[in-house]
Amino acid sequence: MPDYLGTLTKAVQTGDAKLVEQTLEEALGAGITPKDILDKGLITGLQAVGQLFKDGQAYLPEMLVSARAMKAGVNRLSPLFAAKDVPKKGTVVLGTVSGDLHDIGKNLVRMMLECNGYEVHDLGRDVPAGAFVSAARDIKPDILGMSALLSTTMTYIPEVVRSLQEAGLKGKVKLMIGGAPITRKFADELGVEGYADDCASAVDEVDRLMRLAT
Ligand code: B1M
Repeated sequence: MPDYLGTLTKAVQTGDAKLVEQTLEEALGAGITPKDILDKGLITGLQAVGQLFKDGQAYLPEMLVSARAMKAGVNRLSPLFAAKDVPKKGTVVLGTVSGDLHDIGKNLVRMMLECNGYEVHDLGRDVPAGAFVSAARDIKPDILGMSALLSTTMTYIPEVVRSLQEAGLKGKVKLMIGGAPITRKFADELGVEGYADDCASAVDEVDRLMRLAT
């Protein structure tokens, strides 16, 4: 069998959205699961370009075209993960915090939660504390999730927590955080109940928080 996953990794890395779309169809036709395509093909490609960026061998434009190629793949995969007749388990508000434009991981968390029966209100990226507070007050979600990908923007999470506290909402909604620089220790220190390091464990963590809520 051709190395479809390797080709997908390379295609994301080089930002070739057309090749992503074409290879993805072939991989699905060959019986490779959407989960393997996502984890071992697409995400691996994005991690590779991230490493090159870190090593000074790739620049912002390369990361941008890779992100676009990744999104083309995720758009094609989303319906395949879609939930059928799953009873509604709860409501989640999600957003990437202020100053941070990374949303691929947050979108994957959203997709996995929706597939597993959660209604998700996505506030998007670069979300200020006030918007999280308004959403918590108006939507009254079971869980409010914050994503941060930069070591400079993870420091904004305490500000959101403080704003929720000042609005009298801390404790009324369970909080959850995630993103590459985030750790369970950071969550514990902030008094944030939930943490997950990838989109699959995000579903387990939300399930766990829902059990705590009842
Ligand atoms: Co940027 N970037 N980026 N970037 N970027 C990183 C994050 C970086 C690690 C690259 C590197 O140096 N190796 C680095 C951060 C270093 C740091 O702070 N420690 C970095 C940098 C420096 C920057 C800029 C500052 C570069 C510059 O301008 N000089 C700039 C910042 C812009 C800004 O935000 N203000 C920037 C810009 C960009 C692009 C816009 C070009 C693009 C983002 C496009 C987009 O998202 N729409 C981009 C990209 C693509 C990356 C990398 C290559 C890939 C990120 C990604 O999507 N990963 C990244 C390098 C890397 O990660 N290896 C990098 C795949 C995704 C599936 O993983 O997002 O971790 P992730 O999500 C996972 C988990 O973290 C978890 O589940 C997800 C799915 O499994 N998760 C949650 C995420 N959110 C969660 C929430 C939860 C639970 C789990 O609960 C609520």
